[in-house]
Amino acid sequence: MHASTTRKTTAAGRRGLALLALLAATALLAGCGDDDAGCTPFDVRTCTCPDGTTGTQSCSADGTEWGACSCSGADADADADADIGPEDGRETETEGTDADADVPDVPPPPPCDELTFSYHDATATTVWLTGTWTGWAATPAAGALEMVREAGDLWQVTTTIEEHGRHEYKFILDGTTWVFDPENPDRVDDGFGSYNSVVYVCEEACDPAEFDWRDTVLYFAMTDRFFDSDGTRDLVPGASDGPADGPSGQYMGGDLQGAIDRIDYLADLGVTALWLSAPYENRDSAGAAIDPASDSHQYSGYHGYWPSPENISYADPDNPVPRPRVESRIGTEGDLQTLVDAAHDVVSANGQGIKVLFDYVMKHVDTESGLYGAHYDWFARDGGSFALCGPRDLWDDPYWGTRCAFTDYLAPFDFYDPIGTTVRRWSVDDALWWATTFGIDGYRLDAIKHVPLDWLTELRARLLADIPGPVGDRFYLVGETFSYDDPGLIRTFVDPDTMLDGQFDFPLKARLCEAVFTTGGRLDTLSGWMDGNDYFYGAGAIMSTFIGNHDIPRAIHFASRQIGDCRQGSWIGNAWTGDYHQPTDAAPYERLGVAFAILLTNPGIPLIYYGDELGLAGGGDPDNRRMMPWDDAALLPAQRALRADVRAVARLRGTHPVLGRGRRETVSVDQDTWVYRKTGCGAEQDLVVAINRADDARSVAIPAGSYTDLVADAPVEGGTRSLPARSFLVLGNR
Ligand SMILES: [Ca+2]
Ligand SMILES: [Ca+2]
Repeated sequence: MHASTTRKTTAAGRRGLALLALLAATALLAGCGDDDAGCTPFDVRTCTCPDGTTGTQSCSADGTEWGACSCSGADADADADADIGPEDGRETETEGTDADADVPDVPPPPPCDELTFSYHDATATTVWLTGTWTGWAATPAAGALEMVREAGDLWQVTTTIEEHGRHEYKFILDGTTWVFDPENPDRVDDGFGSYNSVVYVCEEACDPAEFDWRDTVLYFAMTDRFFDSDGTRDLVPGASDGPADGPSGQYMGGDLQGAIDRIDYLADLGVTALWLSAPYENRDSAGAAIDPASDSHQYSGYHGYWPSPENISYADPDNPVPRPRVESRIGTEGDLQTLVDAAHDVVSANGQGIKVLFDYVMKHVDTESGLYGAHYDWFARDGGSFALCGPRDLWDDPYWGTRCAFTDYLAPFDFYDPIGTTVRRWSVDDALWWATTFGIDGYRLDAIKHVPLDWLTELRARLLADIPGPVGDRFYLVGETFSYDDPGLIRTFVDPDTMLDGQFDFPLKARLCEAVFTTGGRLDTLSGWMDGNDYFYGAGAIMSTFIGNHDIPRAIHFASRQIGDCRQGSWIGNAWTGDYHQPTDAAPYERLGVAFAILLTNPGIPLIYYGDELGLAGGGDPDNRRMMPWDDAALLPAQRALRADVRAVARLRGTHPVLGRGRRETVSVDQDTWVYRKTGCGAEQDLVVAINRADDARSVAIPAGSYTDLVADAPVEGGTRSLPARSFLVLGNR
């Protein structure tokens, strides 16, 4: 990132402030007690369930009352992806919820023109800073800035650069030696055989031709459910079958060739990064649900989350023996390579190929695997058996949380010494082999909270060493920590230098859903919350934002208000019911379009869960994994309209870097409307976004100017405009 060396200090300062803010929030909440005469919209607190256990409740969107107590028996959010069918009995999102930490109350960052410059030199007696904004002053008397020796060899100065835009600078050592900033990779020829360092003040370079992960639009295709290229299914005996448009625990026939066949569809949709479900060999037999007492269905490994490697030796990391295998039910190693290459070769909305992320599963292997059979001591046990996360409620246990088993046939790796060093080495070797063999660009790391941080830091160190010069300057790592109300926990794993680039933004999902979909939702509340959330995860972090994924009921049912609790997960009561039909009226699809418009015009990598661009129906897991419909004639007009809206804004993200790299400045906001400017790439690239979430038309004030409606490709003048119900505008300068 540009000027990253200059921003780190201020970021650290922000984190300190954030902590203070959270502490202040704690005190406030404690003072409020159980007073029901109002609450902070969307705040969460603990409450007592009818059975005496502890649940959580959310403050209503209008801040007038606390909602119903959400208890684990009725709302058991999955810890995602052990994927054992509907995940009742799995980690409840409620427990461990720190009600005080639910809203990232982070103060705004320092002004974008206030920069801190750093230089390391142990022997210099003076270090000065000079650049284009000082007229290249050669001495402090002429305007160069004297840097202060802070500690050890660190010299620093903080200054405000009033002229925004691109600047060049150098350091002057001992009054005579001019050097560029060795910690800033952005530099240009100085015409004297060396370089000037480059910094953008309140702006970014914003060249769409320069790939930047912040511009991307991520699409999750679950291979078995995306497209069946040959009309054949390779069934697992005993797994509970189902229809293409309902829940099924069986392989449904989607395959790698199908994803290859649909790469052009993804590129046209505006997708610039593809998250592919785990392609590794999985077990060939059926497995029970985690709680067979409540769910009698049998499941196959169609989702890929039950890896079953042979006893592979990575003694030679480049030539493992035997060679790791791709799941035969979705295709061959050749198919997988062809898919990665096809994605890389297609021309997507940003003019470049589609990046590819694999889902990686490092928590466990199947007990039927050769690896498990050969290395009994590589797996964590309590006495002679696995400690089951669910029945013993070990999800958040400080010791067992990273050692417990999702079910009795998924053996949890023991990543702790004395054996841990060996086991981590195998697992990281395995991750590196798949990454380098297929030439992928990132990983989505499953259930990261349930492996020790050492695994993650070792993976990052190996990636840095073994994959030099990755696209966009980083091999993108996005993790999954399933928590709607503990951003502090999610942040624990985020540090692009040593751990994750980002995580899926569960807290934003809940608040976006509440603000846009629910009857009393408020955009002003969402706007204020996002102002803090934008900077909560630290300098350089790139979160992935979403409104739907494969672990929760389909977004369309939140948008239709069939599901009112935006934190509802999957459980047996919504997974195999047949209750989740394709809505027939346009309103839910339009609301979902508004939610996507907000995601696609804001920071983070927006995720499209396959089918959500059509508002595909489905209850909890596995009903939320129906086959992707490909017959356009069978779609409702509202589904096609939603897809057109998603496509239009997703494609803009590939051509307008200000959407992903710029800042949001709110022009006006109230309960139902929100107008914001995206800025930071030079005034000519500024965009204006206007949102109306209401179920009828609303007037908004567009800043004065002449614009082009970038979705409708029509001229628009600033001033008061009426926005139709559940609609949005994205306006560029004309
Ligand atoms: Ca097939
Ligand atoms: Ca298999």
